[in-house]
Amino acid sequence: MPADTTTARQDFYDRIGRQNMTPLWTSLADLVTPEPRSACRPASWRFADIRAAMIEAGGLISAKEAERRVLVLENPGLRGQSKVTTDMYAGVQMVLPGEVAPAHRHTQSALRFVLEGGGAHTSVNGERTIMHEGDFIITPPMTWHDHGNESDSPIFWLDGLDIPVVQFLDASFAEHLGEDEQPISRPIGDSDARFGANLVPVDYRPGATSPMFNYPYARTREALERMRRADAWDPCHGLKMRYSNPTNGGHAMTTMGTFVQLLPQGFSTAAYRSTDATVFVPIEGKGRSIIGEDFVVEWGQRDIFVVPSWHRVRHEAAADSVLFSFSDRPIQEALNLFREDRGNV
Ligand code: GTQ
Repeated sequence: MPADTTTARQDFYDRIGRQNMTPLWTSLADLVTPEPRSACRPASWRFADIRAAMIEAGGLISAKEAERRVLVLENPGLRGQSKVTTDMYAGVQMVLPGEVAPAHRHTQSALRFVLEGGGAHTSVNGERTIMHEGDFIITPPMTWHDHGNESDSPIFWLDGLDIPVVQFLDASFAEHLGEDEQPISRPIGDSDARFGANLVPVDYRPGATSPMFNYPYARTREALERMRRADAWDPCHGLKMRYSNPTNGGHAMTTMGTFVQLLPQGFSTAAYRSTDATVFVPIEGKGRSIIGEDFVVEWGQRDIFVVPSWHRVRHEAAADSVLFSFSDRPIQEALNLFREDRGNV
């Protein structure tokens, strides 16, 4: 290209730039890419490291002062943005015996996946639930929630929130109740009684999110164990289930999809990729996962790892393993953007 053309173009770009315009042709190839090109990178955290840091944080600040004492898991390709993937947030929260994380509510949806401890509680919309290892608990948008620990050991859980989605949409609203704990208006187990037995109250109309808010691990695990006898292994997923809203069969939440899978000892999955970047947490077992070309995670119980959009992943279970995972799949499905590639299986 002649030097005067280059100069003329640059001069033009500078002039229109002052009027808040910019040429498309210099950035088109980066905007409309033939495949996902994510800044999100494969990443992993050892629970032992997170736990040690959390215990240290516990000596520096109380749950009450922090409001939520959480260490945010930041994707190494997205540092400084509180993102574990391009549009999802993850953190690990700890509540020490006797502490409370005071009641608040916000438009962001939250999920909790209990990593260690038991007997602590979280309250959502006037109902308290006791948290056990492996339980999956949801906090739908604008529901009051507070957490407390009356057990004698610390509790740790993974928080997954759609914070980056709500930020992108400029739709964040939040309120403090001004009390440590919200008033409890319903007995423990009430939502499970109403919605957890293939029954619904006679005039109930399904809403956007699941009215079940605790999906106890004991039941999840039993379901996986019973299905295992049917021997219906999927080459890409082992035995993989999706947490559902029992009143309409959809995802438990509108923005986050949640999954649990059993990989028996010795099982190696076939390469799989999908457009929903996914956060994985093995809650039982050990093994390794190969992400993209060469990122290898050796994982054990409670470790956390990330598979970015459109990166192939293969899992190898060295022992019977159960993996919890979450992603933005409901959003992608709703917008007709979700794609997956199972190779040839
Ligand atoms: O427990 O309400 O990790 O509001 C981030 C924001 C947890 C919570 C997080 C929150 C919470």
